[in-house]
Amino acid sequence: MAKSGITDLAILGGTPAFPEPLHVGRPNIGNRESLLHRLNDILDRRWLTNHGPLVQEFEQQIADFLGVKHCIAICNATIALEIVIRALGLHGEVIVPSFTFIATAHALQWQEITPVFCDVDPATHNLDPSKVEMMITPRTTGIIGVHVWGRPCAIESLSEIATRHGLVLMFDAAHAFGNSYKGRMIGNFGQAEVFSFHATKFFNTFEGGAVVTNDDELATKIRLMTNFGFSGYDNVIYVGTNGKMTEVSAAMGLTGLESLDEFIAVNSRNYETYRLELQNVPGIRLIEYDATERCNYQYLIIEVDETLSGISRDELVRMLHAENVLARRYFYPGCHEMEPYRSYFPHAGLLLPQTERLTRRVMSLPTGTAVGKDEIAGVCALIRLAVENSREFKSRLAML
Ligand code: T4K
Repeated sequence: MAKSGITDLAILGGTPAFPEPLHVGRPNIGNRESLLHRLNDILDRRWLTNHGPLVQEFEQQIADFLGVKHCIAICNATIALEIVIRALGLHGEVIVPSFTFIATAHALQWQEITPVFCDVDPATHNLDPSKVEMMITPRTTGIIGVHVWGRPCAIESLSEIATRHGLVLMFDAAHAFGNSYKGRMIGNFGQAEVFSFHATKFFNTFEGGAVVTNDDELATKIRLMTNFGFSGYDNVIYVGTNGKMTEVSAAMGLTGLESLDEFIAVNSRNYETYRLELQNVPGIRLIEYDATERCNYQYLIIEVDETLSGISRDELVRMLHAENVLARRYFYPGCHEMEPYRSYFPHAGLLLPQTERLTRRVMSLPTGTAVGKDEIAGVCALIRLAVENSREFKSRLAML
């Protein structure tokens, strides 16, 4: 067994390397005093939801930060996607990646719009524009690009394709809050973009999301749809839903915004620590972010090449779980391999070779303010140990 400093491993019959579980997606919490102060104010005011003062302040701060005209805070990104899709009049078929969280596809299918899964670029993990063009049919009405891991899509190429074919272009920017593309903040592209502020995102409102757009008419429509279609008291002018964000969520958001730079600094530091620790481990490649752009570094993603590491992604995940490192296989399986899409489109995988390859190689490791430098060193030591002793680890795992 190679020297690592870690000897008493669960996988070798000992105790787990980490006594407590080390999670991916541990929420960042801002200043407690500040949050509790806001919560007290909410209770004193007895104004809990329905576009209250904190939601209004939150929307204004987000819009200012991104340099967009309109921000509509929503109860979560999935409902936000559904509302934008409806407000933009999408129907028939819409092109999306399969390499995304299932919410992107479900937001379409929920409205009986067919998600047409398109393959991704193995270098960026985002929609491959050359493949998008091939998926367009007479029924296609739009494209939803997903800025996977916060890395911007090929925005210009997608825009050019959308314009040429008369299609709507919108973005699922669930991962990309605080990131920029060519110096302009994500949120300014396509007809609208949707952020997620779920607890597991580096910036959270417990549950939450937002639609941002520079289109006045669209913003008005989305705002109405988010509140049942009410235009003033007693007057409903659209079919709408209830997508409102609560005051408590906005309080969390406003508090988090005060610590946004700190969250990003920690993520960036963690990323650098992982990069240094993993740089010489065969078959383990940390995805790269463009250092010339603003970046939240919220996802710590590695690709495992078993031909070099000697151990597969799934084996590595099992080993890490045994040692209490709860790494996640984001995104596995691809959306097209989950129901109902697997049954609807049993042969979709034939056109998704890069997606299928990625879903079997990629994994997410713990980062954020809940993870310290020593813990990262420990996680990386485990990965190194597994690769250096891949044969032994493989046979141990087979016996578990
Ligand atoms: N589009 C994209 C591209 C997305 O990635 C997402 C969401 C959406 C749209 C939809 O956004 P929302 O409607 O959720 O706003 C998690 C999140 O629930 C989900 O928001 C996120 N993407 C997805 C990538 O990850 P799960 O199924 O992995 O969640 P879960 O419960 O297994 O938790 C993940 C990890 O976080 C665990 O290790 C536990 C830890 N955790 C979780 C929560 C909720 C905590 O430590 N504390 C917590 O409070 O989906």
